[in-house]
This record gives sequence, C-alpha cells and structure tokens, in this order.
Amino acid sequence: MVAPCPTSMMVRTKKTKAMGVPTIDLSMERSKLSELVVKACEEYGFFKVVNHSVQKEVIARLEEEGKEFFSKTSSEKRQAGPANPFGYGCRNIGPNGDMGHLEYLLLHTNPLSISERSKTIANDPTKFSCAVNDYIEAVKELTCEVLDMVEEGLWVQDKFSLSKLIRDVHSDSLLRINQYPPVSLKGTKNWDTSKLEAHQLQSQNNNNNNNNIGFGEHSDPQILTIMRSNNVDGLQISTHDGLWIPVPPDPNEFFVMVGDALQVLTNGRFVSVRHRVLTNTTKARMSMMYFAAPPLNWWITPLPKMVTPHNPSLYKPFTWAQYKQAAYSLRLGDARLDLFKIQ
Ligand code: GA4
Repeated sequence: MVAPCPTSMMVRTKKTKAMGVPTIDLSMERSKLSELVVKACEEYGFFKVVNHSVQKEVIARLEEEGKEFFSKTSSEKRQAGPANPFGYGCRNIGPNGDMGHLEYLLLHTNPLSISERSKTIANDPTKFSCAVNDYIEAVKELTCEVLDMVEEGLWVQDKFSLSKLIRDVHSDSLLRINQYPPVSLKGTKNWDTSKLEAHQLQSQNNNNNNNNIGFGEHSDPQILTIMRSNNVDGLQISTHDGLWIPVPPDPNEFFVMVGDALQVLTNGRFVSVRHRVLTNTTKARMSMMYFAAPPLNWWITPLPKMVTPHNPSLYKPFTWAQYKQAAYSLRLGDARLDLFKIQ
C-alpha cells in the first residue's frame, strides 16, 4: 500500500504539515499494487519502491565504477566530455547557462554507444560497460513492471503499450550518474574551483538555508525516472501545492518519478514531479538516474482511454524528438509542456 513513512522519515514543512514519501512494496498482491501505483502517481508523481528485484551486486558494481571515475583528475575526467550530447559534465547543465554544484556522466543506454563511450571513461572499458549494461537491464525491467502497473491501474486496454516503448531497441532512454561534492570545497581534490565563488554566492542568495543548489528545480522530460542514491541526503520533491519535501536517502531502494511525457500520456491525470537537489552535507552524494524514454520518432499523445468527449486532450500531438528539442531550447526549470498545451 501507499504507506506513509515511519515517523523518523516524516518531515514538517514550513506550513507545519506532516508529510511522508509514499512507499510501495512490490511484493504485494498485483491488483492492489496497480491501484496504489496510480494513487501515488496522482498524488505526488513520486514514490519509493521496496522489495524490488534489482540485485544489490548490480547496484554496487555501478556505484564502484562511478566512484572510480569521479576520483580521477579533472583533466582525465574531461577526456570523457563534454556532456553535450553525452559524456562528462562539470557544473554546466544543458546548453542554456544552467549551473549546478555537481559533476556527472550522461550516457545513452544503447549498448553500442556505451561500449564506445567506455573507452574514454574507464581504464577497464569492458568492466565499465558490463556494469553499466547490467544496471540498465535491471532498472529497465523495474521501469517496465511499474509502467505495466500504471496501465493496469488506469484500466488501459493494451497494458503493455508503455513498457513496449521502453523495451524498443530504438528507445531514447538515458543513464546519468551525478556526483555532488561536499559543500565545504576548500581543498577539495579533483574539483575545478574556478568560477566557484560567484556561483556559490548566487546559490546562497537563492536559498535562505545557506544550502547550495546541487541541481536546480525541474521536472524530467521523459516518461519515468528511476533514481537510486548513496546514503547522502539532498533530494527534495515539490508537492502539487508547492511545498518542498526532503526525501531521506535509501541506498537499497529506488525512487520513481513521473516525467513530462507520462503527464501527457495520462492527459494530465498524473503531473510530472518537480524536484531539486541541495548540497548541505559534508559527504559526497552520488545518484544514478535511468530516464525511460520512447524512440525519437514516437508521437506523444494521451492514451485513448484518457480522452473522452468530456475530457478532451489537453496537449497538441508531438514527437519525442520535438519535445527534446523544445526542452533543450529552454532553461532547466522552465514549464516546457506549456508550449504544447491546447489553449
Ligand atoms: C533533466 C533530466 C535529465 O537529467 C536530462 C537533463 C538535460 C541535461 O542535463 O542535459 C536537460 C534537463 C534534463 C531538462 C531541460 C534541458 C535538458 C538540461 C536542460 C536545460 C538529461 C534530460 O533529459 O532533461
């Protein structure tokens, strides 16, 4: 069931509303599960899954590869960059001037692309690409399981239509590994501190808790995001009424986020979750995100079941390639779906 978090995981927002992140136990009975997945997607666009079938060893191997990569020198890491379209990025997010307090690897999930990229990323490219491919295969299965539950819970006729897109060989899904260094940066190794002071000042002004913005507020453009982090906090999600909820980290479990494309596919019944990462810790946070996307030429329109004469489509049809192009022409936090709304 969508269980509220235990008291230790509850947070009090400024408006003193006690809230918890919905948690879904995947070992529960299937018919109940799909109902609860839909409820969590409607209420938060976000939930945690426990009792999933991704092996710990698969997660640990990718985490090790991430650690090994980020511990390299700046010039070694830059050999894998720039991140546009894929590779290593440091502080710059996207092409329009967004900045974060992080470094990252952004990869396409196509195995050929991974094997090519591995050569500039790792000392042992085969070991790296095996760890990445195994992780992708495992989280893809988890994604598909969740999407099948979504369609089951929405009583959609072809309940595999979304998971088919993700399994498609031409799927445009991505993998991202983010590393947020600790806030106290003086003397931080392997982290280029030029331009940092101005950036830190700007972050502090925008944030009265004196936290640094690791990754600014945004929603993910894709269908679904599956996120896993080490045991370091920082992730916050926004509720529909604009309250920020800190999400306690849980290295053994996964967090699921509704993306913009799923908002359109459900004709606005689900709303993509706005989230951000604040770095306020003395430990580095490492997170891994699988962004589940359809093939580039796929048309994103509401599922037929979600459109009725009383509930017409809210969005003009567009391909995934068109949506990506729009996303990359805007800033990180922009409401990019507005461009496709039917007035
Ligand atoms: C957010 C989700 C994924 O991390 C990402 C990001 C992408 C990037 O970092 O290059 C974007 C961002 C994300 C949304 C708007 C555009 C594109 C940066 C940016 C300003 C890889 C993605 O697909 O969209």
